[in-house]
Amino acid sequence: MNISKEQFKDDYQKAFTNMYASTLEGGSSTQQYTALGTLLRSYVAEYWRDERERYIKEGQKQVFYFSIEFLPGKFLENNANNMDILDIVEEGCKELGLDFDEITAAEAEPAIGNGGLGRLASCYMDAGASLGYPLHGNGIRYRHGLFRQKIVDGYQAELPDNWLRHRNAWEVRDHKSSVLVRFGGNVYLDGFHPVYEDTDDVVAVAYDIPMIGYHLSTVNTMRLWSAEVPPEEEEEGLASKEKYEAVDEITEFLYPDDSSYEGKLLRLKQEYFFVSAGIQTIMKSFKRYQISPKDLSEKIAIHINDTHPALAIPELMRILLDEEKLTWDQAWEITINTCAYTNHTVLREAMETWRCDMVKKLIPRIYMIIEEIDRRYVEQNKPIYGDELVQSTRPIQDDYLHMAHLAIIGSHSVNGVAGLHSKILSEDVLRDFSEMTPHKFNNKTNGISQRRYLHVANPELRELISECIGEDWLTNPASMKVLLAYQNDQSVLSKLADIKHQNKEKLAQYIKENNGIEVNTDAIFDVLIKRLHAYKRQHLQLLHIIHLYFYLKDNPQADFQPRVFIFGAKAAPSYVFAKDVIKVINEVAETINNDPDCKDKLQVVFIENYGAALAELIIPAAEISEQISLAGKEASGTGNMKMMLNGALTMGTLDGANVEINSFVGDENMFVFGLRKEEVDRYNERASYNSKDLYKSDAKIKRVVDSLVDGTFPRIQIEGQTIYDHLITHNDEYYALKDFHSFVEAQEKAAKLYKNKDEWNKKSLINIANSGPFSADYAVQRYASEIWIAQPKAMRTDKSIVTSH
Ligand code: CR1
Repeated sequence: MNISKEQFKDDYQKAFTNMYASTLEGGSSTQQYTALGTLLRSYVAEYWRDERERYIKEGQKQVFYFSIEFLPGKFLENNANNMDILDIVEEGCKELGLDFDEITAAEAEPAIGNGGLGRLASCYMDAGASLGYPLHGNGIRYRHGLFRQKIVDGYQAELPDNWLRHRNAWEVRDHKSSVLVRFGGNVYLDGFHPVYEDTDDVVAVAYDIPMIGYHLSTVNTMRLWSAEVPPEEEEEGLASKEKYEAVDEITEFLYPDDSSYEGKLLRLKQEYFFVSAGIQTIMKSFKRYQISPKDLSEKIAIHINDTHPALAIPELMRILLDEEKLTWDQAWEITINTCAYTNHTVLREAMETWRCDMVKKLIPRIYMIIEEIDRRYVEQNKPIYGDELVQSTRPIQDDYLHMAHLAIIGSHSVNGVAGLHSKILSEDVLRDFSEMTPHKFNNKTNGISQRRYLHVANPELRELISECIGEDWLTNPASMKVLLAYQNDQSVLSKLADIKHQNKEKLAQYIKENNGIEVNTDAIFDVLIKRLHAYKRQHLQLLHIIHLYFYLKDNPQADFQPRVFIFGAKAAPSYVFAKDVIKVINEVAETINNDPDCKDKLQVVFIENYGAALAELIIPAAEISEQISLAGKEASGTGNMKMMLNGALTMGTLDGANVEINSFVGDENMFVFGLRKEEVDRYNERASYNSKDLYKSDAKIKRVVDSLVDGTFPRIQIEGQTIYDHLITHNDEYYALKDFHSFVEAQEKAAKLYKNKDEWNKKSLINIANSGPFSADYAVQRYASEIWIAQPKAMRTDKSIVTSH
């Protein structure tokens, strides 16, 4: 957008005074941030409104992305960048005597997601808006996001994340879009008409956040729902204290503890709550514009991101049957044509199931519909596919509702998120479904936002790339490939190295301030950042570090390539193994960082409270990107793409999207190690892996594993034992010991290569140049053209909006 710096400064001062009745300079950085965010939102407000109206007027097909998680990261810089005013804002703040870094630091990160799933959803929101697709988010406005992690004595402590304390400058509360969501009570059919008795009603209130596309292509909406007591109940004094508490609870926390029945019930309530609110709203708006429900699938697409929103299927059926009075067959056809489902994990324990009695009690009408879906499914498919296939795929089995089954049966498309993952789905985890309906199954490899992870997070690198190849790559990331022409250009390579070094310095500064550790910025920055999970094998890296420690203790004079191991990870609060790994990492770090033999050679840093915001600091500084899951377990990974984009070399198994990275850069530009998926399968099938035998027969492995329990590292008696038991007593489920030597070898190769700076930098550049295909822009285009059948708007050419300011 076009705005002069002077105008911006003027607007900002006025906006601040309007909000706080005081002067900008005297405000706290939180106030300065809030006023700035509010101002930028006001700049796009009219355009946002116009775009919403235009979508409806032009009858363009709308896509609604239903997700229980979004991880938008901080908004300010990304939005300013997409509005093309980041420079103006930054300079303007400076001229006003403000510290822009402090202002951005004051923005609370909306941690309303957990990991890759939520971050992917947000990358797609960004890409959708940037490309001019009408792609909108539908989720939950959790008042508390994922817990804030504090490390206390090496342990993870979980603190509440009150991200809304200072309100969210980007959101708009739209109470007129509120809808009623019904829970509980009795429902019976009077003919075809459901009669509800004694329901427990909740109002879903919409909070809208603008999703601002690059160069302001369009502004879409991420709608987050908040639960409130119905105003009528409030006014008539009917709501009890318990009712208020129960309603509050629905949108209080992301992933409430679901180990108890009540916890599970609350989770299910959340799922139905945001799904019902979203579907009702979509249907309402179409009624307003007199679009026939029969045309629904031509006008909208509903995307079910993982199984949590799968109740969208029976909810849509409910409205089509009960309110639109369509026949079952009509309604079912429309539902299937409208909905599509993405699976994000092959871990069986992550496949959601709900006890039927719970579903029935909580959402009786929906349960009736699910029973009917199930009954008809069996009736219609048994004669065609036989009993066995039908029994294994039906949604209701043994009194449990299988959400993935419901999602697949009620959708026209089912996709995995990387080539290998999609193959595993159709050949293994969901094989029965893909035998019956092969046409539904497809792959959509994940993508990431190069705008957030390069333009904003690493502006120096963005400049360098543009200096070399011009600006086309900003909107056409595949053309980054042109950079390959510079792989032997010493001046470009040395600039690239300088940029990496500066980013390492920045991270080192953060580590110094937060961990009190001075890291050697000439060392390799070896980064492992992701949720903590046994399959992701943070413990394998831990074993590697212990191995290096022993090497240094045995050979203090050896010529050792210095390395800083950086971890960032949250563990689910009830996941004992994961929490114990964190404790052991911290205690091993403590020993190593204080051992003079390791000084400036081997350092270990656990960065507390890793999340979307910290990722933007860590990723540009990464030199080795650790992607070390057991092959076949990581659906895709997206951190792998982000670090590649920033010039890190991948240390990886052939798992998830690492396989695709490998096919782009080749073995010579990454470090591949470990068992292949087929090998893992073979060991599993034959049950022929015995970790204890391996441990007993391999002195190196034994020494490293024993150190977890023999006092080498103090203060880990219990936690070291947990890992030991996992590896030895419970047969090392994720083959860490089996992959140990191959991993160590690959790491040695990396250390050796790092000594040859030119070669390293060249490989780094090759990685950057090949990262274009992982842009979320392409991923969204593939979803749009192959699943949603949605078109982007015709792009304006003037690329400016006029504001009334
Ligand atoms: C997967 O584990 C993938 C993201 C996004 C995660 C990860 O490999 O990159 O989804 N799955 O597709 C997940 O969070 C609940 O499941």
